[in-house]
Amino acid sequence: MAASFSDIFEGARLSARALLDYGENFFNPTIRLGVTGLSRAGKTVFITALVHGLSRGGRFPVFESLASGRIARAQLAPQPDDAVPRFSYEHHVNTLITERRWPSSTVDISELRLVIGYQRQNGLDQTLTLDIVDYPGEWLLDLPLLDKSYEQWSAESLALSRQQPRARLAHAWHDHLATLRPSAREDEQATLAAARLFTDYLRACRDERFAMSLLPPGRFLMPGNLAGSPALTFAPLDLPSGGIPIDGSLWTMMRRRYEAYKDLVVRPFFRDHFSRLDRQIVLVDTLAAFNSGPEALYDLEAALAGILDCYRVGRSTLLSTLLRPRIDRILFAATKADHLHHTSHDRLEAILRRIVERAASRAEVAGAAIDVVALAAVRATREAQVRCGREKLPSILGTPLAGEAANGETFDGNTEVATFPGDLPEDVKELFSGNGAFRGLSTSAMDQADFRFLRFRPPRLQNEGTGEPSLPHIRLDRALQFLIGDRLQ
Ligand SMILES: Nc1nc2c(ncn2[C@@H]2O[C@H](COP(=O)(O)OP(=O)(O)OP(=O)(O)O)[C@@H](O)[C@H]2O)c(=O)[nH]1
Ligand SMILES: [Mg+2]
Repeated sequence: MAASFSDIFEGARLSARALLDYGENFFNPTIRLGVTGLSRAGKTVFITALVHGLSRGGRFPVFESLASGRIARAQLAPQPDDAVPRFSYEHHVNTLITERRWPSSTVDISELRLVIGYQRQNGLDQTLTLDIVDYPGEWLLDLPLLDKSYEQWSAESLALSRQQPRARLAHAWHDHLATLRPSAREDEQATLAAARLFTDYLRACRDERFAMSLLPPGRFLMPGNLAGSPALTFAPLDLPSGGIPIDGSLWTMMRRRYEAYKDLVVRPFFRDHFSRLDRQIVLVDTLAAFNSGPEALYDLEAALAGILDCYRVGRSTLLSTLLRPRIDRILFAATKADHLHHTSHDRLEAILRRIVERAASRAEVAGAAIDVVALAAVRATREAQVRCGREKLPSILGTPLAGEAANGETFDGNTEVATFPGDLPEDVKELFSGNGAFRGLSTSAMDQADFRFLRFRPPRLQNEGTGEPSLPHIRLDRALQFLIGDRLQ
């Protein structure tokens, strides 16, 4: 692909920014850590628990610099980027610990600066600035659009919408699409209707029952201040292959707006945020895909391949030329592992590893170390053995959220119960053996699904000695060791 003038200009701006960041980093070592994941994956809880643990000395045995006592302090510092909202850490901590509620959904990017004072291995005192950036994974899944024409995106979106279970959810949009002629005169009302029906279809795919992951353009489901603008009012068309759009046609109009979306939404995100990250954690709600069914698992894999594509090198695209120097570690984390008994934690990790490996073989990734972990940033459950006849079942104890239901019982949000969450299969291949591999909510009634994970309230913290209570977690320390451990040597 030949670089256009705007690509070259964009490249020059990025290089200037990288130079500035490099200069700053030289005098004041800094890591910009991106925390991303699709809606409800666990980003806000992860950042809150990470900052709480670092600043209050949480129990992190695998995070060597803290466990060995080399970290003297970790303190919040003023948020450095004037145009980015600050991550509401204090508010989220209060919600989690005092009110024992999960934080509300956050739809925009936010950032927090933590300064860590530590002793190096050679005995010298040093500081490391950790800038944590929370941004929606949906924005990341938009990046591949930069390399796609409207015609390519249209064809891919249509092909995907003709597969199950999406096809069932796309009827209304497909019916309307069949009435549109790409060569007809541009028509605002027809375009508005197409965009609305296409967005309804995307929303239905995201529903808990179907839990689809790959749903670009991301802002259609989280429009923010662009709601109703032309840049968000377009949809795929059924286009003749090799055809050429006529001026003033519906096709030209859709194509213009698709390009506007890239200019107004995707490029600024890439330039101002993504291209400046050094490390990245991608949080994945794998259990939500199990709840839904095999199709959701395949869709998740396609979404992760899309995400990995953002880091590819070796192809002559705008993305690859500009990305090479920066992100050098990517961690994929299956969240909410506390919904499972510890006997299944390794299995959850193995499943995510398999999804990431398959996704990586579809994308061309190089130049970044990739790892996988199953974690719970906040552990809401404890473990117990529950006697069932002669058998002892490995169970988890927790307070299900008000309204959660199991075995005909609806919980009130205050009662602690022991549940047997079910085991993940030992042989990962079983889960990937086709669309009938296991039963989920997308095709079965709730009581017939093979997996059904209850949601629990955050834990009640126990005071230990004189110190402040720390938040229990699972493997959060392993994630930290991978993400920043090497920079605290
Ligand atoms: N048990 C448990 N539940 C979690 C954990 N992390 C997240 N959750 C659940 O997942 C939900 C979403 O978590 P958030 O941290 O708000 O997710 P998010 O990715 O920031 O979501 P958006 O802001 O909507 O994009 C929470 O309301 C909890 O129900 C965890 O470590 N353990
Ligand atoms: Mg959030």
